[in-house]
Amino acid sequence: AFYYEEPSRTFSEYLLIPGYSSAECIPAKVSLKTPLVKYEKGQEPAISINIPMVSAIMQSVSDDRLAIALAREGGLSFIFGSQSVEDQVEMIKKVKRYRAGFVVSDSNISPEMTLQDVLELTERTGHSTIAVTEDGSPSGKLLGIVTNKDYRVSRMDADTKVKDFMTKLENVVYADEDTTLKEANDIIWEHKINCLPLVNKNQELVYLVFRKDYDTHKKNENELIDGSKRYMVGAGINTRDYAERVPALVEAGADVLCIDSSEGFSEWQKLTIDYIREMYGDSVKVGAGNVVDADGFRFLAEAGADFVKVGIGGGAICITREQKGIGRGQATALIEVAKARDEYYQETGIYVPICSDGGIVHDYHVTLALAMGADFVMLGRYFARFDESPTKRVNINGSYMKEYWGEGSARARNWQRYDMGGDKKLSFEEGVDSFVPYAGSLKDNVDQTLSKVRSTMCNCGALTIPELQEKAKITLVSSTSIVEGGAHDVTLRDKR
Ligand code: MZP
Repeated sequence: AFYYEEPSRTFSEYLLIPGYSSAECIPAKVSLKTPLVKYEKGQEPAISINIPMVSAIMQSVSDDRLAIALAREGGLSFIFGSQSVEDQVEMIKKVKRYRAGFVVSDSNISPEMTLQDVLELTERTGHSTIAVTEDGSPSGKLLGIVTNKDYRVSRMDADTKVKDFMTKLENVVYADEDTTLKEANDIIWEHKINCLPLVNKNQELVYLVFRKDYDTHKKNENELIDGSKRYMVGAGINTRDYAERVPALVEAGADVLCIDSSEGFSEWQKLTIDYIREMYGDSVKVGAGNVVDADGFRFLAEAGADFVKVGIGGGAICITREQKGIGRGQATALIEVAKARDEYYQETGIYVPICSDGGIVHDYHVTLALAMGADFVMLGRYFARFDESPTKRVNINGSYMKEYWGEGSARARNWQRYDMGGDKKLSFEEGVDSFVPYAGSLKDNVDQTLSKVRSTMCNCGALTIPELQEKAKITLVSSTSIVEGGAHDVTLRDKR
């Protein structure tokens, strides 16, 4: 056997040492833009993301609703693949129907529906507002909008027909394509509504403009409403049914795929990438993984992966290390793979981004992962805590929690992720079914996490992720100094 000389370590065993920060180095100037897929020296990557965070390929994390919320913040979700091809395709399509800043009204209702139907629809789709058109189709003549807030305020009988309800709605206002975002926002505020339907000259509904989305456009108040973009979304695939799943996902508009496997240093991954290259050349982007050492990285890079995911056994819900005795401390794995990525770049001129997947517990772990060489991080537990994640919020002993279960748990039954070429079944569990503390909206949390990342980057004198990777000074900490890192030798007034 080969023995490593050093133990493998994880994020909490390290800290960053501040470097010189000039007066120019302020959080507002930090760019978190990062490549998602490989590129040749001197070229731009085909896909970049504006924040270095992607959401885990998991049933309890990445559905269409979370994908839209994260894409809005500049990140990207990988819609889970442990569902039927049809259901996954539907989720991808839902994300692609949305436009940055505007929501294509795909869930219109007709006047014949009841308020109960509307409420169910708002809950199912996550839309707080629904447009009512004459015939119920998105392109139909717009009659008005119903928000679930209005519904609750009105406390009307659930069987009330929408057409009767509509007559009671005041302030039904519309914007058209010549309306600027500033004007749209003024109308929204003036009428105290959540959203403004945008109609064309025939009073047909084109988009709904949301107040929250307007905020992301603050920089250019004079921009006209047509300047819209579609959100990006990724999709998980496996090494079994790719010949059926990949074409369907590509057709649905998935921007990038990722082979989802607990252990990716395998011929199965190469065969999957070979299939994609044969069918689509380089036009379909696909990440691979997970690996935890330089050999694994090189194998997948040479197989043609567009990015490589790093991490085995560090996920919050993961019991792979206990069950199978494989894995590696996340920091050590990442540091070794980042070195291999840089060597590969030197040798070939091809930069293959790496993603640190799993085990992010504190916000500063994101900064550490980036400093250690990750181009972006994948998070499961973190996103599962938010309103937008697909799971139920429950009250346990007076505290709100959200459900969070692993893909290797009996509940997810994602045997393909753990497949070693045997029977089509999950022979033993590698993940648990759990709860995580509910934490509110994705936007509020991501804003706060990233403000910490930006601030620490400035402490290290870095305005970009590559600059952080070059300048970061990282130290191991002793177990005694880890104690010193939290509040200590005081009695806290409030429990945190
Ligand atoms: P975390 O952010 O919750 O710590 O980790 C999320 C990651 O754990 C996922 O992206 C995936 O790589 C991994 N995962 C998902 N399910 C399991 C499991 O059931 C698992 N063991 O390890």
